[in-house]
Amino acid sequence: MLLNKGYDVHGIVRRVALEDETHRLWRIRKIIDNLTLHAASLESYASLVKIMQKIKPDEVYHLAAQSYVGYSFEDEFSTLNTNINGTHYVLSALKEFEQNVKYYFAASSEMFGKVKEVPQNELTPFYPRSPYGISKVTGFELTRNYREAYNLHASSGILFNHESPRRGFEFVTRKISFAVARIKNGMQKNIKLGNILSKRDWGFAKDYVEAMWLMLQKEKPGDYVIGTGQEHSVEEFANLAFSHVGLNYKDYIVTDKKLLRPSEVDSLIADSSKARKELGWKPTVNFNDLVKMMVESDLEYIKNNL
Ligand code: GDR
Repeated sequence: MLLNKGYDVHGIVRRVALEDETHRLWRIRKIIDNLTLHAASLESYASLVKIMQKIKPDEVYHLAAQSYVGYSFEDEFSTLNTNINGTHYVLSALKEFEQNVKYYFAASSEMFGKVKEVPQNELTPFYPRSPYGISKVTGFELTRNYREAYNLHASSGILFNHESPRRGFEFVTRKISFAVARIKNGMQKNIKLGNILSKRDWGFAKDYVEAMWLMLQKEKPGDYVIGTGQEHSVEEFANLAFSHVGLNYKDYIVTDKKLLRPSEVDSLIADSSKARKELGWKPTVNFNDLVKMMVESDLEYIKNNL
């Protein structure tokens, strides 16, 4: 999106990922020659200061994190360390560099956790239910404090789940769309899932990056909830995905207790009226089309890789 808008785009990548391009950087393969990548890590404050001073960015999009909620229970130490300290380091490095930079922080609907009201807006109290959710609340508060204390143009997008054919295989939507394509081609017999009753507000990632950009074009920074305002269960996602290839999901889903989370977020639904009013943002892809897009893309992927 930024390249299309004529930006000069820089990114930071850990050295380990740079050394394993094919496997680690597949999502940006098509555009990699148009980007400038720098070896740096969220875990190293010094590397971030160095990069900020070298590039002198106009806009910074801080999306990096250990972002898999389920895994954050298994490795809470590294999730909290990387997500909290990493965000602090980025903010502090920006403060050092003292320019008119605009900063975006990827907050999350996981901050609402065991929801205090329905739907959730920017004023809904937080009640995170995982180490990941807790780390995002801290990042959100750090962002707000740097905005208030140092007058930094720092905004947080409280994004609800956003999916696309580039989604990682560990997240439930992609796990299902990929399994559907494999099952249809006789490569897999069933799919193991955890809690299929949990509900999420699922939108299309491409719509959501537009919202991030719009936040940084505003004269004043702020916090914005971004979501579609519609919720669906994991079961509904599976039902639609399997029906799309003419199969009944009930014949293929196996419940695996190991995939249940120690404390679950049962239901999330966004009230993004602030973003709609102040940013002029609205989602363009509905749930049915999103599921269809992901299944179609994985059928194509299987066809090309058989
Ligand atoms: P989430 O996404 O935790 O909402 O966070 P995920 O797709 O992992 O889970 C959604 C819901 O599905 C249930 N579920 C399963 N989840 C996974 N991953 N695998 C399974 O087999 C499975 N079975 C059922 C989960 O319990 C959960 O209720 C995503 C991430 O992208 C975060 O980084 C981001 O902040 C939020 O969305 C907004």
